[in-house]
Amino acid sequence: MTYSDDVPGRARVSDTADLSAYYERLAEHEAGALWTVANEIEPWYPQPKSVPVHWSYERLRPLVLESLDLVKADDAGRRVVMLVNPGRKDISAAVGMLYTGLQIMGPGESMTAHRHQAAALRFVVEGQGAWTIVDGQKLKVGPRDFAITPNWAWHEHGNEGDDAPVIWQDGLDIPLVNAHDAGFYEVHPDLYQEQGKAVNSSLLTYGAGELRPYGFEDGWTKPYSPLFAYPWDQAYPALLNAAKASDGSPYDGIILEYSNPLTGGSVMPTMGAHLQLLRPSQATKAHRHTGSVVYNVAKGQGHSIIAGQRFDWREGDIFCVPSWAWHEHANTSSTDDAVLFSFNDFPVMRSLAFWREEAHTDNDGHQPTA
Ligand code: 1HN
Repeated sequence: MTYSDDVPGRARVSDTADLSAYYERLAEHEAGALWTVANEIEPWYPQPKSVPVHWSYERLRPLVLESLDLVKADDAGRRVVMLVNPGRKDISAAVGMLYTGLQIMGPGESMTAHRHQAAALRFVVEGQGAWTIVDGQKLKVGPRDFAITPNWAWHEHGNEGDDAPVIWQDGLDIPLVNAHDAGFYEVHPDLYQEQGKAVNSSLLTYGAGELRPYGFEDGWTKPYSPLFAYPWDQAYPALLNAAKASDGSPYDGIILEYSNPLTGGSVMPTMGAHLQLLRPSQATKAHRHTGSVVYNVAKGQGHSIIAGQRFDWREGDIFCVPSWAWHEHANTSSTDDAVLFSFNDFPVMRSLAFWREEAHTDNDGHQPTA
């Protein structure tokens, strides 16, 4: 496949004085000539503005901690250090149409309730005592637990620990919502929600895997998972079990999707999330697909090669893979497993029929690196 634009079927009009004058006259009417931009707006294959980025937790953590004393949570709304892709500063995205940040809550702190059109998810990085109330349900979450705040759900959260801060990673689809001019936001009229009687009620009701509520009066009709929290204590053993029985994916190792227990589909309509295990010394093969991914290293150490560039990672680090970038992962420990949490926009890609995936076939399935 050649990607030259100097071929029949691509725009290849040379500039002339007459044409330049014509373009100027078109511009006066809020109009333009398609052939001047056609090749740019219809690339042969995706041309993300986002680039692969690795954010070191060791380097970011002191800066995140510093914000505790610099701003009051109440004034900031949420005290978050956001991670911004150098190619997407214009829309505060981490990669593609996904936003991410590290949120810190001091011991005893709590934030007021609000809701927005953007959907949110959390992956706890450190600290005991985090809680969140999502649509009146209180959830308690600890390190490596995953939780969702679906769009337009009231949410507030805090840290009821008494000695150490909680740091969790937020993932939101804000850039996606804004790209569609669909953003709404409301502060809770009472600033705080009434909370339901049982803590972790979604987990108690919907957290039993294949055993589902049957004939309950309050049947679930919302377009997102009725399960709001996915504890590490269930997810990690599930990975270890799958690893006993299967080789998993050649590109991702043993990978499981956090799913809506009622549909088997993604947790929310716009964002999905995975947890994957790389066995000691495992190196996966490279593939690429449409859709963007943000990773958090839940456990272990290794590296990923993304668009030919190697990024070494260890626990707490965050990195991203832009759409259509080749990527492969390796666990560099010969004794311990490595586990990656990730979230993505695959549900959007799939529901809009944008999904494509391709294996790297040359070089024994690996990218050449510089
Ligand atoms: C938000 O509501 C939270 O609720 C965190 O913790 C980060 C970033 C942008 C917009 C809303 C939260 C956010 C956010």
